[in-house]
Amino acid sequence: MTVTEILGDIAFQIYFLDNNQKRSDDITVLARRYYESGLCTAVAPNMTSKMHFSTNDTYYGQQWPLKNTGQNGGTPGADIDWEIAQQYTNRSFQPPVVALLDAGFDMDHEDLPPSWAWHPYDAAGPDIQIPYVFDDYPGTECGQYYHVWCWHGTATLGVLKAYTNNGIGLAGTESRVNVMPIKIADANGDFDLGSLQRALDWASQPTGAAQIISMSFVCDSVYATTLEPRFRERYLAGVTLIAGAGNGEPGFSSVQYPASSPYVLAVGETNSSDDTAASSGGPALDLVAPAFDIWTLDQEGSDGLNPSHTGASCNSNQNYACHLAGTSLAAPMVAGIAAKLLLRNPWLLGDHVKDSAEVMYATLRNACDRQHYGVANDDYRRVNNAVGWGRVNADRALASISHGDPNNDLQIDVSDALYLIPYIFSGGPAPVPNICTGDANCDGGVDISDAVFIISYVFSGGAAPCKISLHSVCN
Ligand SMILES: [Ca+2]
Ligand SMILES: [Ca+2]
Ligand SMILES: [Ca+2]
Ligand SMILES: [Ca+2]
Repeated sequence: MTVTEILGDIAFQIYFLDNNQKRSDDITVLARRYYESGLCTAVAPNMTSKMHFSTNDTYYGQQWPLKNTGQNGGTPGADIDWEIAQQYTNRSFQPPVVALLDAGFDMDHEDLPPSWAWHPYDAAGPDIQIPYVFDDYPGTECGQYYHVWCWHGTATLGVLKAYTNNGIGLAGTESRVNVMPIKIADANGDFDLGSLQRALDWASQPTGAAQIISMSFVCDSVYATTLEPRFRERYLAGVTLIAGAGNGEPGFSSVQYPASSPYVLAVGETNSSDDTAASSGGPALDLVAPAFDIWTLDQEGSDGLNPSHTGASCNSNQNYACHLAGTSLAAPMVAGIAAKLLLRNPWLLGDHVKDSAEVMYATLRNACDRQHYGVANDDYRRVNNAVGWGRVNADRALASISHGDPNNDLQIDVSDALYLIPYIFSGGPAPVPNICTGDANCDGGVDISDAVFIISYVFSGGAAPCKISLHSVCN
């Protein structure tokens, strides 16, 4: 194929060699040979690489929330489309900071990246501690005598931050984030208003404040008097606040505080068939995430749930727990998806910071899968009080902020229009990773009008591609 480009009064002949069947080292040699022939001014191989579509983590095959093959009897495909979500290009900025407020954490678990903790903090305070063995991070570490509920923080941490693709254990929903582990509970797993205040203040510190705060606890709603101003202040600062809705125990069937706060995204729980699994519901519920019968990190060795807890003893490796359930595990999964959106586009939240948390919430809600609940995915509305807007989907959320970038290089420019033309007319590669990245004009299809739309945007001040999908091509 030959393309003639006119730049000023200089004409270039650009030749495309179709070398798709060759390995990358072959095309490098070939390019060198063309250059050395003296026939070309420049030769640039168009290098492409195949993404890893799965991981080498030992128990990845068990992680149905990320890729549901029906491995535990559920519905294949009832997952967050994690493998496709991993294929979106990220901007190479400082990863977002996610504050996890939880009981305590096994800080040096084998399946965490080295030096992973960002400004760890013990918000339980010195007054209610008992003696325990300090480890790498005094205060947040479980410690030898300090682990009554430490399994809980270790489990929520694992959902988000398990070290993906390191050859052991599990994959995290987004293991590239900086996690700010904040311990809120004392030795008995109890916490009070003071520890929550200190935790939120720490997560809001001017240097290194968290962009996402994930809360896997419920507390008395009388705390709202004190906590609501703090949530409101964070929300207005553009921070995404996420909390588990509660596990629907008798007397707790409605969404619990802090998930019920108007500033906080309330997350319920689904099983591997996309059915709701005993989580609290009601008008305050925003969405649901897979969190029933799942594998995650456990305190290493004989500490934690495995081997002592029968339900979690399905695995002979005592460093991992399985069959866990609860909205505590749903919240960090949604936090991981929110982090993916910020990794892809740190400016997702736009110039108007005061609306920005709401933009994040709307993006996550609109991208939910709804078909299982009898509502079409492109029917953008809340389904009901049991699932809110539906079950989260990481790929659809990322696709919805990637319209007009079908070549997945983070720029919207003429190369995107040129990418679409062979797809439309001559069977060229489809937009990646999800076809809707090619739907620049958000009319529900990918056709020549999208290439024209991009050219108009790039060269003549035309409208920008939409950010939130409104059409079924993105389903
Ligand atoms: Ca791993
Ligand atoms: Ca253990
Ligand atoms: Ca592009
Ligand atoms: Ca279109």
